[in-house]
Amino acid sequence: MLEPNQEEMFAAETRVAPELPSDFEYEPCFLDAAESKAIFSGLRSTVAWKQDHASFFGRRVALPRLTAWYGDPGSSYQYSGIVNDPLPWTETLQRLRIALQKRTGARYNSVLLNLYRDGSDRMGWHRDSERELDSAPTIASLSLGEVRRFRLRHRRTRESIDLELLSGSLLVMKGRSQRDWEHCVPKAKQALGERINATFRWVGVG
Ligand SMILES: O=C(O)CCC(=O)C(=O)O
Repeated sequence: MLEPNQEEMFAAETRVAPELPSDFEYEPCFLDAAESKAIFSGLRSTVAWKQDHASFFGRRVALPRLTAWYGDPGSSYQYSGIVNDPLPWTETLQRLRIALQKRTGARYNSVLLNLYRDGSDRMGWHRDSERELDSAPTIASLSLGEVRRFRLRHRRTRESIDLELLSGSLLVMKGRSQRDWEHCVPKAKQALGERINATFRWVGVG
């Protein structure tokens, strides 16, 4: 599962991969191209995608992406006023969870899936700092499908870093990453295809 061929690794290394702050790790070829494609198609067609809404200044607004939440029983997660109760792990998500636990040395009891349908789907600036998460969580973020820009911004200095998240790539955020940095996936100007992002997390079980 985790051994991309040399050619793919070379192609990925030559894409923009800036130096990241110490609590971020980026692995461009966690999955090889064939595997990324197969997992993308499987998740696209089997995940129970839903359209969530958030309240902004009293208005109910559709999130600019589709989402799904899978995990162990009790691993519920709340953000933007939306309560996510977990669906049971699918075989593919369970296999990914095991591979990511092995790779990162952390444990995950749930995964948030985001489907960006085109370039106008996006995620605004935020930190993964909800109360269900540890104060220094390790989050394993797997990208599949269309390449999208991921932006980091330091909360104090406002330093910003852009990263292109390739299909099959893994971004690990740990330690002080959520305390010190915000992140977002901005709207793209050009027409883009679909992308799935899966962030594996450990949330407190209530
Ligand atoms: O789509 C991404 O790469 C980021 C997802 C994200 O920020 C989140 O799930 O909190």
